[in-house]
Amino acid sequence: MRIDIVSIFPDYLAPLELSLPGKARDKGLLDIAVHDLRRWTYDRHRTVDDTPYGGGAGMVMKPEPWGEALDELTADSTPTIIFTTPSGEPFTQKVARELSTEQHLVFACGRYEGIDQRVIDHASQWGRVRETSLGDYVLNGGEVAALAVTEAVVRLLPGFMGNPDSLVEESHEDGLLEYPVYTKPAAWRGHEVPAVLMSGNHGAIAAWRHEQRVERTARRRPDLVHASHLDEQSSVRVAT
Ligand code: 6GU
Repeated sequence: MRIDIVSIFPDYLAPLELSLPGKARDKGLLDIAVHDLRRWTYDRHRTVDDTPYGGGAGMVMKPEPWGEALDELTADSTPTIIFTTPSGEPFTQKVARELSTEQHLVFACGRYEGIDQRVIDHASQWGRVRETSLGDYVLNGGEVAALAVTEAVVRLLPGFMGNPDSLVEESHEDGLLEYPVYTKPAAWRGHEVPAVLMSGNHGAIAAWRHEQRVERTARRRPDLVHASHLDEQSSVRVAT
């Protein structure tokens, strides 16, 4: 996979070029490049923003630098272009799985009040377009979102994880949160490890873990609970 990230704060993303990809890069799975949007400005002040037509607070990112950046980064491929914006579709594990099958991702990190809408409207000329949000809160810019999406996607690349089994069981892969985990010692500051985990009864352990997953999900994320998760063995009642 190739990933290009365009930002006015490339230093924010610099660690990506080292640590996380270090592993994926060494394995030949990934090539990441971070680009400063100002490389595609030509005025003395390297201007990337201007005041909004129609008035209002804040500044809008000018279309011209984005146009040149995306012309260059799509010159020899047709990538998926991800505009990070709090107005986007929520980023989920399902989206991460979809993105992990792509050959080339280009992240356009928005700042200020956003990017001139004509860039997004034009972007289907360069590739598939997604507008993606990390969640229902506002960050100063899309850089943290690009970092989060990249990390979620790269760990799904075939061959990246040492033990791919650990991907199957984790939170959000099957719509339930993960069960609680324990390690030695068996008692710590008066807190005991649940006895079932030391029983050696694999059936009982699996049933307990499933019940814990359903109960946790019902309490913390009732929006994720489906009837299919509630079989007889785990008919969980959640106190209200
Ligand atoms: Cl992608 N960008 C910004 N600025 N804020 C956000 C976000 C993105 N996702 C959640 N909040």
